[in-house]
Amino acid sequence: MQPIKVYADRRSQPSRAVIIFCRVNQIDFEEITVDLFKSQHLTAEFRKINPMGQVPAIVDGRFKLFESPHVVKQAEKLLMQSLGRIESVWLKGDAKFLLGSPQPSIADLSLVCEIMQLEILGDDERDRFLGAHEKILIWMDNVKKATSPHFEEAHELLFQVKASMLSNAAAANQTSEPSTKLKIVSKL
Ligand SMILES: N[C@@H](CCC(=O)N[C@@H](CS)C(=O)NCC(=O)O)C(=O)O
Repeated sequence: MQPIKVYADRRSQPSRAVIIFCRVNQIDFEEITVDLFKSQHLTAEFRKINPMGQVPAIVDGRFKLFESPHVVKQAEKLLMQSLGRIESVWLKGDAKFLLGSPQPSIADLSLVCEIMQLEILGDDERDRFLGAHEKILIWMDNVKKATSPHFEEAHELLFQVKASMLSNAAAANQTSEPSTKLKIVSKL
């Protein structure tokens, strides 16, 4: 049997959720990168797979699926609404995973990949959002451990993007530094 094809860009949170899901469940799949930064999702060729022009998309023989599970959207909405609500409702009590499940579900993967997107903002901003949510941090660590090493592997590109954004920001700060110094000197 031919492996399913997963069209994905690892910068995309639902793409990463689908990749981790396939790996954890030992689903044989071929990953085909659709580079969003190169607008490969907008090509006529890719639109034959997903007319919406979005990743992730899955092709299994003649069957095409281009909406990640409904739970992904549900998780996206939850994240937007409130991290506090996740803690009090979804991680009630001593739950190791969402809804008290003894093992991670698609909901855990979807939501953890959404929250991991905060990494892009840099450590300070990420901590500003997550620092007060110890329960969420412990839960994220549980999902990471349960899906290791696939979790780390699927997030490698995200951390590369983060590093490159931080170094760009540092370079921009350095460029603006002389003008700051000039202002201080002129005040003296
Ligand atoms: N509802 C879709 C959303 C997919 C989605 O928004 N993908 C984004 C990347 S995270 C995308 O391909 N954006 C490109 C675009 O919309 O032009 C799903 O869950 O699969």
